[in-house]
Amino acid sequence: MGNSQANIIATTPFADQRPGTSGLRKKVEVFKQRHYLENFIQSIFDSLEGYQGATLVVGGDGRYYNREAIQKILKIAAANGVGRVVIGQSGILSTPAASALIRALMAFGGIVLSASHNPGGPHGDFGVKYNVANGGPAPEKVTDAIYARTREITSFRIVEAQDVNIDRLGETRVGDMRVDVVDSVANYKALMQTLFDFDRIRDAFRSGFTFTFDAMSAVTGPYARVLFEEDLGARPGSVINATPLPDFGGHHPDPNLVHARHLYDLAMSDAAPDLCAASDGDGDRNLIIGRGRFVTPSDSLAILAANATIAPGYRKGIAGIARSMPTSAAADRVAERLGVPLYETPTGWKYFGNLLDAGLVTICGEESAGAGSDHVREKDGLWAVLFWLDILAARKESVDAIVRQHWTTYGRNYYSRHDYEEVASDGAHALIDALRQRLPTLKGQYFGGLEVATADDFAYHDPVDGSDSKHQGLRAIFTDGSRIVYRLSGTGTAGATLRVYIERYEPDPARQHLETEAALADLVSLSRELAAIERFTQRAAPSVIT
Ligand code: VG1
Ligand code: CO
Repeated sequence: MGNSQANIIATTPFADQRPGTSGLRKKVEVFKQRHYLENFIQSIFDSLEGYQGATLVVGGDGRYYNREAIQKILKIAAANGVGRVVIGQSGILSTPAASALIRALMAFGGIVLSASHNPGGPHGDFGVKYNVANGGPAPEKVTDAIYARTREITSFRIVEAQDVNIDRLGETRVGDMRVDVVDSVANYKALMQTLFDFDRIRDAFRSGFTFTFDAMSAVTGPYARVLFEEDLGARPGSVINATPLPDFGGHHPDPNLVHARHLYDLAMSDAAPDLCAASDGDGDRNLIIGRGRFVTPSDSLAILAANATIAPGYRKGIAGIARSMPTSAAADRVAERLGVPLYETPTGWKYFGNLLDAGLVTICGEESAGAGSDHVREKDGLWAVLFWLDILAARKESVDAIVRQHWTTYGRNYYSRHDYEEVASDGAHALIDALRQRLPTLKGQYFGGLEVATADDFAYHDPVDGSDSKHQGLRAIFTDGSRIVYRLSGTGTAGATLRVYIERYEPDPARQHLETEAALADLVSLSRELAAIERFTQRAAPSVIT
């Protein structure tokens, strides 16, 4: 079935439309090629069944090309027989808000336009991700089908119609398809109010709790203004860089210690607020820094899980925790103590969907600054910030005190990620291949004082749908529990990025207050030797350390 006014346009395939860790991400110039976006969107429809007459949610992080892409998607959706598209006003929907809206509307799925933390603008990156009816990123079998279709596509369908005014709230039509432009924030805000004690957080702000949230000129600005300033009563000006800009002001909207350095410096200064926080381009990542204390994402996941019952939404306790394999094992110790299962999945939020749907886990997280729960099927930056605010309001202790107490109870997982960005792709793949070959020989070998307990190429068996995902990262685990993990990024758009994840567990409270760099020094040099990083990448040191 299609649409009476649909034109069928002949096209030829592009060879490079394989979705990565989180959708298809390319330079804007690539997306702007004639038929590039059209091919990919049509390939999504061609890989799905049952969307005719159904509702789709569409929105993005406001980056350059967001508006043009939405107009094209509307016309292609109408031509393919979609019944209704719901768009966030001005094309704005954070990734978690899109997930929440898909669920609230019981929509068929959604198309999220974002390249997340990658830079934007005419020379920056753009991205398209398809989410399924549970609100989460399409699982591998769907993205594989979409990719297969992009290799064979010969035509796409599109209607001729006027552009929709996406700035004006209300209902309109494109061809036979209904289009609703909705408030980007309202549904998400209502969901947050069911999870956290807004009165308690309001009281904290009234009593002088200080807070700075950096929206990084990306999608969360409008959400953060409404939630933190208007509703919860944080001092006006608490939310900075609150206007979404198509080029994010020329910055990487990546809330880490490199790209949000100013926030770290503020948190370490005499003028430090009680809590500094930030989120990324599409609002699914979070950064948490207390006065004088940066919280690693892996620790943050563990601390949220350990304190979950403080928040009304989790008062009854959590069913289980899931973390991506490279994420530190800090959450494992919390799961153990709570007596709930811990699942270790490949990198990327799509692997959490089945566990959440099946009720096996309540809280999930990744070392890359993502945490979330069963309230949506994406990681959720503002959710993590609200969770911290609620815990801080309830415990009336500092971030630093909460972190230290957590380490005393559970031990500390010193943790660092080293990224070798935009290295030559051939060298990066050769490095992984060479190391993979050597894995079977590593067991039992000593490197300095470290003995390799196991070394493998991580594979995941999904306990819910039985699917298998192979080659998800090479890891060497030492007898003292230390780990080094290697994998190639699946979100970059130039060359290859080698990620090296380094971790050491320290149970002794007397040795939990070293600088991370010092605590991991021997493992860091071993990480370079073991994989001969310099030989394969011509890089003696990483470009980003988080
Ligand atoms: C990175 C992170 C991963 C995250 C993904 C999408 O992937 O490591 O944990 O899920 O980005 O996050 P990769 O393949 O580059 O390591 V987001 O906020 O960019 O949607
Ligand atoms: Co993101």
